[in-house]
Amino acid sequence: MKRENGAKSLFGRVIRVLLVISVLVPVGAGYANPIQWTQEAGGNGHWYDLVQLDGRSYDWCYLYTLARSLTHESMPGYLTTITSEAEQSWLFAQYGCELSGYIAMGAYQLIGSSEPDGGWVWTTGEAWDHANWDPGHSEPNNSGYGENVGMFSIFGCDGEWNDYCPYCHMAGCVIEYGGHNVATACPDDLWIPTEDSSWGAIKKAYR
Ligand SMILES: [Ca+2]
Ligand SMILES: [Ca+2]
Repeated sequence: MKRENGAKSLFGRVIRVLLVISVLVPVGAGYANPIQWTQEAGGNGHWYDLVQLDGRSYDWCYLYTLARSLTHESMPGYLTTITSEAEQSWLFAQYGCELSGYIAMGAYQLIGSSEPDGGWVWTTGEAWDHANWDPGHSEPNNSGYGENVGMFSIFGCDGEWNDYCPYCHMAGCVIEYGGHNVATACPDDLWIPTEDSSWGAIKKAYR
């Protein structure tokens, strides 16, 4: 009897895990195979995966949580952190123009920072000493009601960066595996613009 209960309990846990995965991973999601930036090639040994989802329906916290829920070679994922020119160049060499399709990265702005370029951090806690904002479009520009998360610029094909609103929807992200184990929940010091009467309309307009 005990064994039967144990089996039922295990079965229940498996079902719950499958349900969580089914909620987190949308049907039709496109996952490439992770690519390693090898140490032989001057890299950090981490793996990267450009994840393109079905449509532009996923805000930054959703993508943060999705990345954290996935693993590669037993390493938990996180939204990519680009901490050197070499890493930027390598990523662009792998994915090129596909980065320009509303793709998130692991950059965000702390609550109450000076706008538009103060208080930017990586979700991993790595030092913020390299950035590749899109100068041709005056990024970061904290457009609209506030743009406090990082994604690749949608203007042109050069892998440059844009600050974007946390609640606006994107089409995917680059997930990185290796070296870091970020918190499972979206950071609570992420600066989400204050909701006001126009917030709903603005959110809708951005979709
Ligand atoms: Ca901002
Ligand atoms: Ca911007």
